[in-house]
Amino acid sequence: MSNSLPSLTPSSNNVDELPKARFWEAMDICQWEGFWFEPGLVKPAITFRSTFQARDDDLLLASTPKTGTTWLKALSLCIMQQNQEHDILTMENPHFHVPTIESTIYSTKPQKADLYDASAPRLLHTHLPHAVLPDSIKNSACKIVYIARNPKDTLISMWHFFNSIIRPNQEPFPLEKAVDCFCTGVYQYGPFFEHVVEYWQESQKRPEKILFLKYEDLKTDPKAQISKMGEFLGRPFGSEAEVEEVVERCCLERLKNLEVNRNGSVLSNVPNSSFFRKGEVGDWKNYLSPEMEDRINQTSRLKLEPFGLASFFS
Ligand code: PAP
Repeated sequence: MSNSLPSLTPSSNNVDELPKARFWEAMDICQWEGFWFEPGLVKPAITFRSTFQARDDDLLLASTPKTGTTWLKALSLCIMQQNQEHDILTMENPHFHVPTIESTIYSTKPQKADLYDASAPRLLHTHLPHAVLPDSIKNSACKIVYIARNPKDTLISMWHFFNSIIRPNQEPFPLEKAVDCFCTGVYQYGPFFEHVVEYWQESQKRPEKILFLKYEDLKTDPKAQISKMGEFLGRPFGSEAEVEEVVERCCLERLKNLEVNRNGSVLSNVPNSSFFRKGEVGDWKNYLSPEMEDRINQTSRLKLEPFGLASFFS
C-alpha cells in the first residue's frame, strides 16, 4: 500500500465552480482542495494562502474541528504568557485571543491582531489542511502545534455541536447518517483522516517545526504534554508548580464556568458555551451502535494504517 496521500488537481479559486453538497440537510458546503467548507470560508482561505507573510516568531495552532482546539488555544496562551499575574482566560474566550484565521469574517468583535500586519506578534489558529498553508508558513521558522483526537469522540463532539448550531430547532441529524458523512468526509471541514495524516507526516519529517499532540495524551498526562509544549515553543517551565498552574487554569470545568464563556459569542451564532461540553475520552460508547463503531473502525484502519497511525487512534 502506498504511504503517501494522493495528489489532487488544484481547485478553482472561483467558489461558484467548486463541487457542492448539503451538510446534514442544513447548509451548503463546497469542496476546495480536497476538503469541504462552507462557501464563506473559501475566499478567506484563498487570501490567506496567497498573501499571508509568516514571521519566524509566529505560532500557528492547527486542528480539524472538535479535537481540542479550544483547550489548545487556552494552553498556548498560558504558556506564551507565563509568569504574568493576570489571567487572560478570564477576560475573553480563547477563540477571541487566538482567532481561527479563515473564520474571522464571522467574528462579532474586532480582532486584536491584524493577521496581515507583520509587525503584530501573532498566535493564530487554522482548521485548514496542511497542504493549503501559505508557503511562507512552511518555509519560515514559525512553529506549528497540531492537536488530534480519536475519530469516534471527534464525531460525537461534532454531532452535539453542529446539531445545536445548524439545526437549532430541529431534530438532531440522525447519528447513523452523521457516521456516513464522517466516513465519506462530506461534512464541514471533512475529511478528518486526510487532515490528521497530512500534519502527522509533516511532523515526522520536521519534528522541530510541527509538534503533533493527542487530546487523549493531554487528558492522561497533562503535565508531561504541557511541559513538552513549553520546550517546543521556547518557553520551558521553571518548576512543576508553574506547569500545574497552567493545567488548573485551562481545565474544562474552570473554563466552562468562567463568566466570559457562559455568556456571549466570539463568532456569530456560535455561543461561547458551545465549545465546552464533557471533554471525556470514550464518550462515543454512550452513542454509537456496534455497527456504527465498526464502520468508523474500518474507515480508520483503511485511512490510517498505511501511515502507521491506526493503533494510535483505536
Ligand atoms: P472547535 O474545533 O469548534 O474549536 P474544539 O475545542 O476542538 O472545538 O472541541 C470541543 C471539544 O473539546 C468538546 O469535547 P466534547 O464534545 O467531547 O465534550 C469540549 O468539551 C472539549 N473541550 C473544550 N475545552 C476543553 C478543556 N479545557 N479541556 C478538555 N476538553 C475541552
